[in-house]
Amino acid sequence: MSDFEHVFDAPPPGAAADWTISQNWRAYTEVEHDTWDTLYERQMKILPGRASDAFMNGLKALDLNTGGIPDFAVLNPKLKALTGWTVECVPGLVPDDVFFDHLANRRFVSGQFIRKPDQLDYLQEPDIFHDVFGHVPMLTDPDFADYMQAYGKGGQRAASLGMLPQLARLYWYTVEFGLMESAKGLRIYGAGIVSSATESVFALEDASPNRIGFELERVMRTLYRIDDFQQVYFVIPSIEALKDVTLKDFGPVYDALKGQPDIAVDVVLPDDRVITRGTQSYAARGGRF
Ligand code: HBI
Ligand code: FE
Repeated sequence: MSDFEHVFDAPPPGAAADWTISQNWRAYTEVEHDTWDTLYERQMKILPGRASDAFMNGLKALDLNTGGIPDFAVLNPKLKALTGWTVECVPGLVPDDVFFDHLANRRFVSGQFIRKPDQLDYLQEPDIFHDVFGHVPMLTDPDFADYMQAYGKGGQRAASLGMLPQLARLYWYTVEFGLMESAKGLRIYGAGIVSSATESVFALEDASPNRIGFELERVMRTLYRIDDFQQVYFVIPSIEALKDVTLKDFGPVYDALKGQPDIAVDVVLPDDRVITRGTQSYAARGGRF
């Protein structure tokens, strides 16, 4: 049993074979709805001018600010009409193969629980705010919707080729912590950043992390930390460019990666396209935020 509260070895009682559970929206308490509103309002003071247009447009299109935790019965028809995606509730982290199968079928899995009022600033497990506020608005962008489905299909294949760690890094440095270039400067599209009040500022404005142009093999070799701000952010030129990368066959990429060493989080390589070079290493920064 992991130290996470919401990790199970098999679908827990009440979950379907694909690990989905009912959202049971009526069971959310006033405190839980208020937590959503508090987090939403806090992010909306920070994200204009920092989050990508795709994210902000998605947030508007899905109208996640009707007061309290969104009811998937109301959200899903809107999302499905836009890009064919739906959000399904799961009890927590699901096994990779289950996760990939849902993505490959345009189903995004979201935690059902929301963090406690005393956990507003950080939690290790994805709760419904991280998943629905952080991830779902980007699924209204057709190119990102295609990317996420391609990722799911790629995941099923990577598992059979023993390349899951490399694929998980791709997810981490794009879907969770990705930045993109725009006419107005760097913008956030990664859910792990956009759902965090502190990292939304750190990722764009702090001098300590490296910001490096996205390159598939480079990203797939780069380690990541799950318990602190990132020490490197990878920057894509556009969502379309990211989608195009994953529409090609990863087989030759995996062959090229064989035998290549992993890259530490705070390293800059000679042929990196450096957008901003960090001012200090992770250790010098004294570790956790
Ligand atoms: N399960 N519910 C849930 N949410 C995730 O984001 C998730 C997961 N299982 C595995 C996983 N992410 C990552 O390992 C992916 O890189 C596969
Ligand atoms: Fe996530």
